[in-house]
Amino acid sequence: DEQQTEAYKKLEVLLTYSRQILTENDLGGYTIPAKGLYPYQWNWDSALVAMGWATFDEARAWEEMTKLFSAQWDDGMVSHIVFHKPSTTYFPGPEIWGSVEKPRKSTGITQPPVAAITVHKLYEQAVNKELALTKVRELFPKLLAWHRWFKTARDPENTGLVATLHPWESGMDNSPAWDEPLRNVPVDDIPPYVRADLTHVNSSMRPSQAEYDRFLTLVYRFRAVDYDCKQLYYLSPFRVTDLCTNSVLYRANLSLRWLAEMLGELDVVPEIDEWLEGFRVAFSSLYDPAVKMFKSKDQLTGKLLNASTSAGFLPLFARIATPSQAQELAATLEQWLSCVKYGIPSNDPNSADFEPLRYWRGPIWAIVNWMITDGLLAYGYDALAQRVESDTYELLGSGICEYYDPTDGKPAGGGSFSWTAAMCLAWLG
Ligand code: 9WN
Repeated sequence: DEQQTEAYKKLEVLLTYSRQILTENDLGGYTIPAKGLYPYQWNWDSALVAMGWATFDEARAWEEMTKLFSAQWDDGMVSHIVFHKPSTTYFPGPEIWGSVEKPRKSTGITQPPVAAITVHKLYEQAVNKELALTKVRELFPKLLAWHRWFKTARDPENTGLVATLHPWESGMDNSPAWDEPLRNVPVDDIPPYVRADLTHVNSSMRPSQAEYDRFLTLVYRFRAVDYDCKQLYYLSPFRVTDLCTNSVLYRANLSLRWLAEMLGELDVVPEIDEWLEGFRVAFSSLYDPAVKMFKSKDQLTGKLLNASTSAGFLPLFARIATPSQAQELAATLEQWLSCVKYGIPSNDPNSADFEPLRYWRGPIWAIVNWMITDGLLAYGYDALAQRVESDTYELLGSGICEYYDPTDGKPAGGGSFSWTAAMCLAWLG
């Protein structure tokens, strides 16, 4: 009927627009997150964006992954940014990450490892299975090397969970969860710098200057040891157990295991099983039953971090929450949703530091909504998943941007944003 035709037309417009955004942000085998604001290839953005490409150009989706891994370090790490081509619109660029004489092609820190999840998904959904198999064969050893790097470089004490050494590695840079640990990071006498982000986005929506001073102090300290991963774990004044990284890595290890079996690489399966078991044992220590939420942890003080953030729901995406934890998380999420017009806010809307327009301290991110919805469905919370999905659809209908205000749905941050477009294609389409 008429209403349905209208709805269908609206969706078609949105999908066409999303494909256009990816095409326009394609700089040749890799997709920048947004023009001006983020002019390079970002790690987890690319993995999520590849899911979007796969809906209309499988070969291009695989290329995104190949390009990301082309910058893999000898020790297995995959950087959080790859600087394929020069740009002047982002700070800190390659000259800060490298040395003045020899700028680096990539940064010395990582990001949540979504890639194996993408490769698994791309393979399963591939129409061109021959190409998919070739690509999986090419990417599998690289994924394995990256996951092994997480284990050795970021869990040298074999706790079962991996460490995150920089807020940028968490992908949720100014999350209120990092307020406490960042307070213990001193500000060194670093060279003066000019932030480029503030020329693109209003400062009220971005991390603070105090945070940037610490972000850069960490970069300079890491650079002083040439990002030697054996030293970084011990010398970093910021070392946390991030819920996002650990949830994504657990889920990525499930995917890696699946890929290993599919390829007949059975000798690595026990190694992956050991990692998975380590996660399961240790993850329960991150649950705070008093507030029915998972919490990140400061590894340097041993304390669970107070903030409740949307990362606390990601153990659902991982499938690592127990059924009773999942039930409590669903109740917490319902309570959050009753406080805002649209879900899911990145920070607890009941908390004093909730800022609906400041980056990871309140706004809604489509990629996080997708991950949590995927988790809710896996645990059988279909109605709640439906609520988040229809909220997301409504938000994206008002513009494909970086994030949204949960109180009124206003689009904010960077415009024509790649991973938001990708979620539209891979999830809502
Ligand atoms: C630093 C690209 C990236 C995302 C992160 C998001 C933001 C960068 C920045 O943009 O971080 O990596 O300069 O703010 O926090 O999740 O990958 O979209």
